[in-house]
Amino acid sequence: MNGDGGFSWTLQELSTAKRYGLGLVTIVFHDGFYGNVRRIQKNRYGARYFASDLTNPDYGKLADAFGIRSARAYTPQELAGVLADAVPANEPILIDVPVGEFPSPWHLIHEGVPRPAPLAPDAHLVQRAGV
Ligand SMILES: Cc1ncc(C[n+]2csc(CCOP(=O)(O)OP(=O)(O)O)c2C)c(N)n1
Ligand SMILES: [Mg+2]
Repeated sequence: MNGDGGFSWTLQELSTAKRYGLGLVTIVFHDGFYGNVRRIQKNRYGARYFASDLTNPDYGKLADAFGIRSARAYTPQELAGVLADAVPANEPILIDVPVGEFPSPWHLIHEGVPRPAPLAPDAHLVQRAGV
């Protein structure tokens, strides 16, 4: 399971899955952005977006080029249906899931854990630069 950004860093693994006939089910949540980076740009940097939008491949054609199956699912129900077929098939499949903007997950990940106050943007840059 990956975002469209993360998937593109490792998509060559489709070749490995094909070569060894692995039952690898790959789900790409496809929002067209490095979504978490964009969220930081929106919330901390006044929506000054830079280099967080993606130009993605056509996932059906990409799967085809590797000789593996593909599917698309627009809803959780559709995804459940695709997975019900994909898992027992025991062969590689690339599943494209077009999505909109995701809410931040951090309140779930850090639930109950006290977090330091976020740095002001300038303080963040100064700290990183070591000045
Ligand atoms: C190789 C690499 N480069 C940069 C990062 C920093 N980074 C972490 S998540 C992320 C964006 C992920 O985007 P995507 O996979 O599309 O997930 P989304 O937040 O959109 O759901 C980046 C650039 C990283 N983890 N690994
Ligand atoms: Mg993304």
